[in-house]
Amino acid sequence: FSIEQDLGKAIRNDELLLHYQPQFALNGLQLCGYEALVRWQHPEQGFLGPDRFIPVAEDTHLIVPLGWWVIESVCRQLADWQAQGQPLAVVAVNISPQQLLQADFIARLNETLDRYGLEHRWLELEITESTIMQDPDFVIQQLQRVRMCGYHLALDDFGTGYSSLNRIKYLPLNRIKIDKSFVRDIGHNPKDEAVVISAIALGSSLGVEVLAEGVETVEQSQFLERHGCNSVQGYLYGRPMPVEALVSDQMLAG
Ligand code: G
Ligand code: G
Ligand code: MN
Ligand code: NA
Repeated sequence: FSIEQDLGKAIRNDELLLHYQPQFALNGLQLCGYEALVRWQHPEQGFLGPDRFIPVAEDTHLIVPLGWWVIESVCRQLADWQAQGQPLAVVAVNISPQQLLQADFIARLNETLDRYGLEHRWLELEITESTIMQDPDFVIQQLQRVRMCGYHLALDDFGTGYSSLNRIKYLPLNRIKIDKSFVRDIGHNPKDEAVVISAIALGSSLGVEVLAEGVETVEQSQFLERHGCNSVQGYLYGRPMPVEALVSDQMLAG
């Protein structure tokens, strides 16, 4: 079996599926959004996680059609909720640099949301620090257009990349997502705690929200709340899950 050969077909044949992981505001533990995470139900290999195929998709350029499949699926879900009268929450999608850097990216994004009758503010784009490094001037311009069009913008895996703080200050971010590698050792490693505290301080002084990823324990959650983190995502609150499980576990907005 070859991931390269099967992936193109998988995108066309709807073998991909999305799981949604809930996000909560620490103030009152209100559900405030979801991150959409792609999976592959392979007809012979079974269930494959993104670590198995996203790197291949990046190498083969299939990440572009895959990325559009994700955005299209998220919009269809939001439009379903909207039609049912279900209150909406922001859905975040991971955007690869190859997709963001396409000349028609914003036009196609607008066309997609407009076709589903969705306000742009329901979609959050997650980019990583490595995306910025590709072509900083163009990326910053492109992200400014993204914000002008009303989309939310998050910096993912914050702290793991090499982008300078000087560059981050020019990014029109709504929020930063502190990488789970720093959250894991809260309560055990003072250096990781120091990184978390400075990331929260940075967010607060730049006027952007701070979300901590990979929250698995009550101790981590209390530490984050005590230090002014705005929101959380992690197994303690909810795993990435299919939409039917969001419904049965009462993880819908409103
Ligand atoms: O649970 P998790 O195993 O879902 O995801 C592993 C990695 O795969 C994460 O780094 C995540 O950003 C990436 N990933 C998950 N879904 C997508 C997607 O739709 N697009 C891209 N580009 N990356 C994704
Ligand atoms: O896009 P990003 O790299 O941030 O993807 C989030 C990844 O983190 C996904 O692989 C998701 O399944 C995973 N994840 C979400 N919550 C937790 C958690 O509480 N603990 C751990 N170890 N991983 C998590
Ligand atoms: Mn992410
Ligand atoms: Na992350």
